Amino acid sequence: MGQAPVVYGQSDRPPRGDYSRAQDDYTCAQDYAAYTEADHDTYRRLYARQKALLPGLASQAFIDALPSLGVEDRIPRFEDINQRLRQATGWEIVAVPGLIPEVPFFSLLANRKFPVTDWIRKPEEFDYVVEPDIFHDLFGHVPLLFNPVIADYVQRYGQGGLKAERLGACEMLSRLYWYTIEFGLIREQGEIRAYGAGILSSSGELQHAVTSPLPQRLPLSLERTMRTRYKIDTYQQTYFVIDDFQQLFDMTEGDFTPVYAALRGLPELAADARD
Ligand code: HBI
Ligand code: FE
Repeated sequence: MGQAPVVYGQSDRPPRGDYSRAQDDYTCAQDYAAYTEADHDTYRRLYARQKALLPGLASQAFIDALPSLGVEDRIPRFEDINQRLRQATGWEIVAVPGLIPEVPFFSLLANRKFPVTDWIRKPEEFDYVVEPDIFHDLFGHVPLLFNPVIADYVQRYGQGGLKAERLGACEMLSRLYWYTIEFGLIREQGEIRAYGAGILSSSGELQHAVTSPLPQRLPLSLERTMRTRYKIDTYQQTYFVIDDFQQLFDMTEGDFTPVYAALRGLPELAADARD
């Protein structure tokens, strides 16, 4: 496993995680025996804090799906989650050592396999860790994979990613992922709620994204998201709001080739550019 993972906006720090454990598709076995009591305790405390914050801030679909993760007081076994997830939407989660390169990432998603980092942050990183760890990947992403519409959207993103790779358009497509699956907001009964995993797995950003007067909240537009750069180590300054999950699926119905071509002729927008 020589190739280093590439993520746009990331610094050139070496990736965290032991990639020698991974197979050619970058998946590995969940190293359950490696978790210490302190690791389980970190998960338990993160879960409890985040769960208590959800009412009024998280999408109802997310709140309803959260119990599907199973145990709350220790790190779950992926196989336990998979028994329920396969039945619900045909997705499964697979362990990875950390961030993986784009093509294997897209390939897994296109096959309805969601990569979940198997290590957990250190106690001193309780409030913030730059790279995705098991808490972000499981708590943030996996509940909505039980939702059939999101399940199909994420698969479509993987398929689109493989195509974007061939068109040299990964950066544009990854911004769509960033502003939807990672940092998306949804309007429910007139109120703003979060459905993006990067928001839902962060206690600070959950409150910032939904309630702070500072960030700009725009209606989701394919072109606007794809032009907008993002920052990986600050709260977002721009969020995009959907009206329902079906909108995500419908928006990604067509071929993006002409969209990419049109956007190449336009300047990029900064993460904090105002409309
Ligand atoms: N790898 N494990 C993992 N998790 C991600 O979310 C991830 C990744 N590799 C690439 C990546 N995300 C982004 O660049 C995608 O938007 C393409
Ligand atoms: Fe994520």
